Amino acid sequence: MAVEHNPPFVTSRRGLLLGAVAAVPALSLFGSPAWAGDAPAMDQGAMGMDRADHPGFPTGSVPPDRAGIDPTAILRDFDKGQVSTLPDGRILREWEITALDRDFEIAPGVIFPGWTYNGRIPGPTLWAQEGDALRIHFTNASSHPHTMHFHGVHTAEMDGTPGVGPGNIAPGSTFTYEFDATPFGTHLYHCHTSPLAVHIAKGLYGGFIIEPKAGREPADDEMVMVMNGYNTDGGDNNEFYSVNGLPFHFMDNPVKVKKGALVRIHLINVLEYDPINSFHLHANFFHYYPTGTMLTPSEFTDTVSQVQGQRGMLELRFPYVGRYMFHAHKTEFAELGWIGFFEVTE
Ligand SMILES: [Cu+2]
Repeated sequence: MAVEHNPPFVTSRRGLLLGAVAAVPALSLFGSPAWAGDAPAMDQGAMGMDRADHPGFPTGSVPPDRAGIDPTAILRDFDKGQVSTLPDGRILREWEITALDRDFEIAPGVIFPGWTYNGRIPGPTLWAQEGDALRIHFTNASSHPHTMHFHGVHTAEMDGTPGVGPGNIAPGSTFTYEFDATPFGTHLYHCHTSPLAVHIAKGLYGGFIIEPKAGREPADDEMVMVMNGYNTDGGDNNEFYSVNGLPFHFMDNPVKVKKGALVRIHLINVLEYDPINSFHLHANFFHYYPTGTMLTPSEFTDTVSQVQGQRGMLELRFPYVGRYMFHAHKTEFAELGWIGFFEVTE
């Protein structure tokens, strides 16, 4: 993918919002009426997108094959690793994870030079069952030192902390992180190399799901949603926000679910530079399991907030067919990409 410079007008998101009316002509590249208020529809034929389905709603996502990110595929992509059985009868799961530098077109014409696990933002969602033995074979094929820091219970050497055990893994080096899957819950992993904010914000994070040994009620549909942001101008805030890596994707490609089905969502916040993120669902409520570490929910609500690294599990059923919006209830984030629809059918 060709590397291009970001459009010069992407300088300050708050400036963009405050100066929305003045900025409308320049913003036509994005095709997003979110910043334009009641401004007339903008031509976006060159972007190959059709906004006719969403009058009054922001949209303008890059098609996944062009962006290099497919949030819909990431939703239900649980990587259970290479499975074998140890002499003591336990399950061993192994993964090959490689740090790679890769460019993504996160918004029309906006190229984000990402740092990735396995070429993805977010990285692969690793799935295990409580008590499994895990080996993560990490290779650093990028241009900077990195680590893999897992949230869970394990020894100091396996924690992916700079200065402890293997510490930073230099470009061209490998290391195998080895620990057991505990405790069960909705977790995450991310790089812990300094400057930490940069290493996370560049894209080095992913979901880490540990299923309880006793199991849960079988879900009809299970998915992961990683909330992130993109700092595209080198400043100290984000210009774009998303779920599963691509702003506005779920406006143009709603999450398809079945009426009455038990839907389980692992929600993970990795957002850098902003102190808090949130998830709000329209016209419905869900049971919330903070960190996914208990078998009973603690809350029945339609909105949850999470700081960075916080995560939880949502369970819900949609009683009616139709299109139901979900978005950050920090609405500024919603209008910069963290917004989408569920499409419920019979
Ligand atoms: Cu890193």
